[in-house]
Amino acid sequence: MTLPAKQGFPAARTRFDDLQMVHVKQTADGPIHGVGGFLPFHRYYINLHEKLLRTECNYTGGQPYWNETIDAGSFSKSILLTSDPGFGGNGSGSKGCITDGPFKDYVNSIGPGQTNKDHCIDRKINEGTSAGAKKDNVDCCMQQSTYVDAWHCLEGQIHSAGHGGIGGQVCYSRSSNLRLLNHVDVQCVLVTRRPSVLYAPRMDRQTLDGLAGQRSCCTNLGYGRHQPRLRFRNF
Ligand SMILES: [Cu+2]
Repeated sequence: MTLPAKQGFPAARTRFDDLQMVHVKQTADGPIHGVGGFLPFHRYYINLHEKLLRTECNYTGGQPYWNETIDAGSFSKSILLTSDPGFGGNGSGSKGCITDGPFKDYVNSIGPGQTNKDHCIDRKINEGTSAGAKKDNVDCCMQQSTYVDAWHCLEGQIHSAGHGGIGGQVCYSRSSNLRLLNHVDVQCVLVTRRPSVLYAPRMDRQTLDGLAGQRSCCTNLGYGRHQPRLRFRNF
């Protein structure tokens, strides 16, 4: 997060900003949320992050992720939200800025949303929303028999619970470091439990087109922020 930017994005100062801008621009110019390409795009994106860590930051470990099922309903008590070794705790004050941890003085130049102005890292934990990341819900998503149903469930429920549970820029913005961990969690669920889902968009596009508009049985989980529509883009 201290290496200088080199992609030429106007507001990007650091290499991490470069990475964030890829997501911001894809959100503006090409839909990567609420579409069938949601899972493969974010898988590619996380892979890119890992590659940068290894090739530019001398990182030799594995891609870290947050198993949110452990903390569902109590994100604020998660070790990830501690000041050490975590990412700092909840936000406070009128702007909701975080006040402890390694990023308490971090100035984010990317966002909020499609704007770019210097701002703190803010959070507004919502435990009612974070509870949506519980194991029962993950299990429900994994029981879906089609890619469309699994994707609807994962994006609308598990992914949204991570974003909305932390709140602040992890929720409304397209940039932040905790957001990455949330996405690795969603992908990790896939890799370890349903690897076939990862390849469905390429293998089964016609079937997916035919399934457009079908309702997922997981809609009773109460997610509503994303009303996924079935569209595909080549990335
Ligand atoms: Cu995204």
